[in-house]
Amino acid sequence: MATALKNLSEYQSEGIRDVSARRFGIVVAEWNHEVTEALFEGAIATLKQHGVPDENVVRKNVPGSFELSLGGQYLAQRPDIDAVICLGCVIQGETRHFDFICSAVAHGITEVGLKYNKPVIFGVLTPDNQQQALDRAGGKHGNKGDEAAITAIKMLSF
Ligand code: DLZ
Repeated sequence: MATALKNLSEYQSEGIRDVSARRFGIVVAEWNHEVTEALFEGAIATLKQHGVPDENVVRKNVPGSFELSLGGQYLAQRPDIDAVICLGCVIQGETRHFDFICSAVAHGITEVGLKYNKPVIFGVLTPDNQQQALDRAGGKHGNKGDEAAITAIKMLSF
């Protein structure tokens, strides 16, 4: 008998443990701040929906997405922080900056998570233009910050 496919919200709520006493670090890149602030708002709203109080969240800014790995490491190494969410937006430009930054931050964030054995979440948009970014930062395609927070919560429920 065919099994009905679950929708995304069913997957999102499945197997989630109580994270209200867990502590989260959020690193926000200042480049494209209109977008990254919206990502932050999405992430914090989702943490609150899951019972995480403000005092259990530490926010730090870094200049650009390239710095997210090191900023994430500063937070991941703290024993009082259980998971780190890295938020950035790298917009495709005419230079090769895009490829270098995206590749560096993806590898860097992966390494930090493995080094500290903690969830370090890649909440970085890589759109072609600002409209695509805004569409994914609280616009018609949802909010990647929300997804990043759910991902952190799910990894803490592992
Ligand atoms: C330099 C640069 C460029 C061109 N574009 C972006 C971007 O779209 N998004 C972003 O987060 N950061 C950008 N940066 C800045 C780099 O991430 C970094 O801060 C600088 O190269 C200094 O290391």
